[in-house]
Amino acid sequence: MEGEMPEDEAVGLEWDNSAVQSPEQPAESEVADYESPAPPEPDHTFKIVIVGDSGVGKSNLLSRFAFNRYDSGSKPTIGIEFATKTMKIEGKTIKAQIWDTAGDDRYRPIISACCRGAVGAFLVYDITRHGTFEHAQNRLKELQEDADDQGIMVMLVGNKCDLSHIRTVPIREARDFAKKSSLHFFETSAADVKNVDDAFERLMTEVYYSVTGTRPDGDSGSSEEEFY
Ligand SMILES: Nc1nc2c(ncn2[C@@H]2O[C@H](COP(=O)(O)OP(=O)(O)OP(=O)(O)O)[C@@H](O)[C@H]2O)c(=O)[nH]1
Ligand SMILES: [Mg+2]
Repeated sequence: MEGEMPEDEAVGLEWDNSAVQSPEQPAESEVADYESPAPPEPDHTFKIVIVGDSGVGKSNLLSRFAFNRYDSGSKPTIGIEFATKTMKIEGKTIKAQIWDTAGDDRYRPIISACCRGAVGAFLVYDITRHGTFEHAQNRLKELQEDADDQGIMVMLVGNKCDLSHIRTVPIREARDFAKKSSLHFFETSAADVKNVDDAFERLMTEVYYSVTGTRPDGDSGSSEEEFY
């Protein structure tokens, strides 16, 4: 399930909720004082990728979700960055390995390799730049081609909804595309913390139902009720 990553292109972000590992083994007597509780072994580990044009806000969506951080002067991602977050879904411990990719076309080959083995994706565009939405439609095909046979659950994400007054992508247009392509859809704002957790958690829950075949009766998985 985990993809291979070229070492020089991967930047490990911090763990948000794992025990801190000391490089030196503490003496026996110190263990009780210094050892953090071990994180629970996950029942499932899901690889999630975040893709989309440069500047749409992928890195800020991840840092908002994983660390509740936002950087208005963030630099373009070089290659791929990586963070994990553990959450409970239906009483199970689920670890999300979230791979934040560079929007710059130069990195397409490694991003394509990174998408292999992913079971979920955030396909992000910027609601103020229509071109990024058009490119997201092309990227969907690539994502589906790169995914393994088990398929990939895709969440279309229109980010920067705090800038709705200068939007160039109407909600209706994005929703129609999402419906036609069987995607889930949220508009988010990493800046204003709107829908970020909801969108990630919804994607993880959909992946969980899909991978485990445990969708509750009466839940069609339809995106009708999602937030815009
Ligand atoms: N107004 C607004 N700006 C945002 C939002 N999210 C990100 N930005 C800004 O958009 C710019 C680009 O954000 P990044 O998160 O670095 O974009 P990215 O998609 O990771 O870009 P690459 O790494 O180059 O692919 C930064 O100046 C962010 O502060 C948002 O929700 N609202
Ligand atoms: Mg980035």
